[in-house]
Amino acid sequence: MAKELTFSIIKPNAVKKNVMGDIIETFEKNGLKIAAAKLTVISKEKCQEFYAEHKERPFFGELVSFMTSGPVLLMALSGENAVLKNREIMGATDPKKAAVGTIRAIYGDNMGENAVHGSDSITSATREIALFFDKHEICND
Ligand code: 3AN
Repeated sequence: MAKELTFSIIKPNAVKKNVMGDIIETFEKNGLKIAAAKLTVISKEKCQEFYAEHKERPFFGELVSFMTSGPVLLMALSGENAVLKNREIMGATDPKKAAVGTIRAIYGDNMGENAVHGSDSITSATREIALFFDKHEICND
């Protein structure tokens, strides 16, 4: 299986809970490696661009306002089958439906404040990483 990159965000509610370390440890224990990382507050404009595919959804405004409400940790993660592996580690979008032991089951509060984002495909990962990182910032050895 080929090594690939995925894009991850530790969302504002998880940063506030001071559990970035626990979440990163979960990634690392599952074979994902941090290839780039940035702790930052995303601008409203950038966030709207990031979630453009959801702009007609009723929760779009709420989602953008939550995601820009405080610091987030943006990461590119590398590893074998990284996109799918990250989705498994995160668990279902709704923390109430996420499998026991997954990041969203442990740290998620609700559908929006579900602790982490992870790309849903290699195409999305490429787009999302390019939105937040320059090529030279990716340490993918
Ligand atoms: P995932 O992040 O698991 O791929 P999507 O693509 O269905 O889930 O949702 C995109 C984003 O929209 C997620 N970050 C999620 O937190 C948020 N979201 C999805 N459904 C709702 C909802 N009903 N209310 C608030 N936010 C939602």
